[in-house]
Amino acid sequence: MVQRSGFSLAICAAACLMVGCTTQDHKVIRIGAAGPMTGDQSKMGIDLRNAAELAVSEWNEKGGVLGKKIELLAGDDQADPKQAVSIANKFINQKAVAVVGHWNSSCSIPAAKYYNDANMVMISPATTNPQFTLQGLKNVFRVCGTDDQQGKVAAEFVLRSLKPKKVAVIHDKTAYGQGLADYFKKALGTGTEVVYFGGIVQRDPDYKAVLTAIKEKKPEAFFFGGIYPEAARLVRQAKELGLTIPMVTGDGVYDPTFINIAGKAAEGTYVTFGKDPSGLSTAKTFNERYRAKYGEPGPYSIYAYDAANIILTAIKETGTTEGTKVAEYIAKNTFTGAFGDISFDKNGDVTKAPYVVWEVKGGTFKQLP
Ligand code: ABU
Repeated sequence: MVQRSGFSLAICAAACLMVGCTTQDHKVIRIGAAGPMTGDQSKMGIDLRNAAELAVSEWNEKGGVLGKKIELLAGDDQADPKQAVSIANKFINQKAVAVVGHWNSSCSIPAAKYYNDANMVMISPATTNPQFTLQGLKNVFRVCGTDDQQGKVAAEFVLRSLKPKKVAVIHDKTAYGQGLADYFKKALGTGTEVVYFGGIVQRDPDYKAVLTAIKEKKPEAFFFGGIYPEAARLVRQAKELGLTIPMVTGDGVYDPTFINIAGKAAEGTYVTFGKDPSGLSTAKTFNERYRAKYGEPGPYSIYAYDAANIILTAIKETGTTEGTKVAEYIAKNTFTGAFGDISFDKNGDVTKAPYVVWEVKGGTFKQLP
């Protein structure tokens, strides 16, 4: 027994000499948390990182996992695909065994291949472009829904409740925004005329030219595929131009920051997002613990918390950090998260599609029945 441990240590030491690990590498298990932590989408990355950190701290309070402390590494991808790949390489060099992230589809899609090739498990809490899990990468999962699902829910809502003859569709030219706009348009079918379909440039301060072109076509609603900073400018500038039609949009806009920036112009916006989980006792506990440490949880915080707990549970149950084994365990099991039971299909997508429609009313998001 003693001899075998000595032999294992010698092998480990030799392996470390080859790949360059430190003594500290043996004492901790590292998990990455990646998303935009600076820039105009920074709230999303910080919400994600805080939730992963909360999960890690709870595991560490109970002794960690596999007899080791867990260390969380934070990676700011700035919502930039190139930066996301560089964060992936950084985590790989730091010998992280798994990652919670990234947030943006445009970042998660290219980064996934690097994590998978390094035999790390990746679970995104928020990436909704279907392509993310259609790359044939066995270690890649998400705990949110997909844009084909939410595009359909948005289109069905528009047809059922707004009943427009004409709509306009705008997107932010990203994997998420453009993809969602395409799915929305497809799900609308042929009974409603799409009088405008076009992209805007993210972070451009002025969208009045596009909005003026849309106004001339007299649509009764417009759909936006994109994130809350652009959505806030669009609704404000639309109102300034006297374009008072409702905006319908997706989960990238579901954050109080949208309402804070847009002010009254946000009222009457319809947004697809998951159901309100706050009635669940597990979600209540999560919300209390999160609030005590960081303040109000963001919309995707609970998803990131569940993603981190799934990874750590799978490591504990398999007794290894080896990515293929951890991923196999995740693929085959059901996990009781703060958001309820979570299981995955053959692609690594959640088996329950979660979307409902919310409306901005009285300065807050209200879930529609
Ligand atoms: N799902 C909303 C925003 C994140 C993404 O790019 O998918």
